[in-house]
Amino acid sequence: LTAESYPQVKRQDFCQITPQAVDFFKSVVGESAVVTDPDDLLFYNEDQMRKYRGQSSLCVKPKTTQQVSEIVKYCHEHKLALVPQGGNTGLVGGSVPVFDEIVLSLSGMNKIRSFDHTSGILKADAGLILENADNFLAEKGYIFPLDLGAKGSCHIGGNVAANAGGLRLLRYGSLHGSVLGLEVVLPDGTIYDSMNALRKDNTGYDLKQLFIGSEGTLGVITGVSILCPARPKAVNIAFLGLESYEAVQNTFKRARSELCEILSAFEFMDRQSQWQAKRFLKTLHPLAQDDPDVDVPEYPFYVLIETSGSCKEHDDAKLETFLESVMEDGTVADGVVSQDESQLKTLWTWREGISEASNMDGGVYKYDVSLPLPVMYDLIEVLRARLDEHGLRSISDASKPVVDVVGYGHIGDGNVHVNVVVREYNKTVEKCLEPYVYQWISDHHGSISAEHGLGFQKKNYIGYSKSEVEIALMKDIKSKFDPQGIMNPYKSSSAEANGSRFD
Ligand code: FAD
Ligand code: 2HG
Ligand code: ZN
Repeated sequence: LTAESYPQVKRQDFCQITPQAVDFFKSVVGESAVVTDPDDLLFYNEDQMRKYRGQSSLCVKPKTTQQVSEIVKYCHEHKLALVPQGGNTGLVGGSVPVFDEIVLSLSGMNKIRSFDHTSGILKADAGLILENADNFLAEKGYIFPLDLGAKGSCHIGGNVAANAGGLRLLRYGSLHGSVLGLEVVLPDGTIYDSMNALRKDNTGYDLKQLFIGSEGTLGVITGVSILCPARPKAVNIAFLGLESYEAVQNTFKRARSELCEILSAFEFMDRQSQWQAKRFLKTLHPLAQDDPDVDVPEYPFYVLIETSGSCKEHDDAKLETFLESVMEDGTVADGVVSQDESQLKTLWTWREGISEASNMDGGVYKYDVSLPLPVMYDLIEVLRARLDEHGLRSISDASKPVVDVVGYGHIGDGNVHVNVVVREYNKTVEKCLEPYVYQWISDHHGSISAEHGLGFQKKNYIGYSKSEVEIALMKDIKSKFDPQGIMNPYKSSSAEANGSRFD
């Protein structure tokens, strides 16, 4: 790949990496923590959707905050641009370089620093993998207040930088509430430290909040201090089939009132998403009733309801009463309830697997949207109709670029994921979708990014969700923290032109 990968984006006036710079970084982190081999660099240059690819010739993997500080200070003094990278599971092209920015990978910083058994406060390096954090906590009777499909690869620092929402936000709230402190290396190398982890501290502005969701544009998060809840002792899952979107909304309303304090997740999926997952997982659908001839049952919608509590008998009884009532009055058409731990995992797979399944045909355009519940599914129907009008969609006709539009997500949080599954990335499809989709979301008072962030994909569309006053304030904050713009350039709203490498 050449600089022509993003012809409409201009490389900013940063300096080039010199042999002296590489030697300096080696002297800080050691030779083995500096990656320069082009084959090895591909992992750091390319995002996991294989949609965005930069051309960095250097990835540095520090092991301590002090090392991060020395690296960033050097970049600041020599005007070298860099991209902080966690597990590289982000879905908006924010975690990879655009041109030749240095990749600063946090993967070498993965230690637990401390855990307080009484308060449940965990302090850890930013590069700790989310699943490892949760496994550690499980042994202590606690749970990480965030869960998502990429847990085996993403870092807790990456989660904070992205302000990831995930599958447990309904129960545990956003990271803006559970993160108690951060350690961040600022763009000039200064170390900001608020790891003291007080639950209450009203001495001035709550600065750590600025870094939560800053997508690597304000500094490198090196440490996270987070409040972890007690691990629920009883967990149940019901996987249900429903006849209409209205029934989905009614079931949600009923679940909130009748399952109340034990409701821990309420996820929804349309039939198209299940069909996509079925082709990917190649196993029997949970509602296929052991009949291998059933592909995906005919229900247009499915929901996954999770309950978590401290008393199994109580939760079982409550869930049973709820399910009886919603099935008797016809709100829910069909369903299964997990019987054991392994079934619990299998049921989650049909929800968590959709994201990856959507990328199995050659490409995917992902829109991660907040919308008022009543109009949420309209967006998917509107997009299907629009693609049909333009003759672009067919499940069976391989000459059409779009396979289908699938809808699923955290309906309990007012967040839908729209995945336009394509056989290959295609400018005609992209132009048909964008900016139309963003305008539609804005017209319906939603947000163009509920949880994945702006990244490289959406930074130029921020105006569909934020006012000029808000954008101006963000630009001021960015230039205050990072006057040279070296920290994850081309990603913040102050950056120029949008682009994908398939232009
Ligand atoms: P990366 O992808 O490496 O980086 C993400 C952004 O944060 C980039 O802008 C990067 O520059 C910055 N960054 C990373 N680490 C640091 C750091 N230490 N300091 C400063 N900046 C940093 N997201 C959700 O919100 N909810 C979901 O349910 C969800 N499910 C997913 C399921 C799958 C299968 C996949 C592939 C992704 C999913 N995501 C989800 C998207 C993604 O946001 C999360 O996977 C995760 O939060 C990203 O963490 P990461 O360590 O991989 O960060
Ligand atoms: C999910 O909820 C993730 O599964 C990924 O946020 C969504 O891939 C997507 O669009
Ligand atoms: Zn999600």
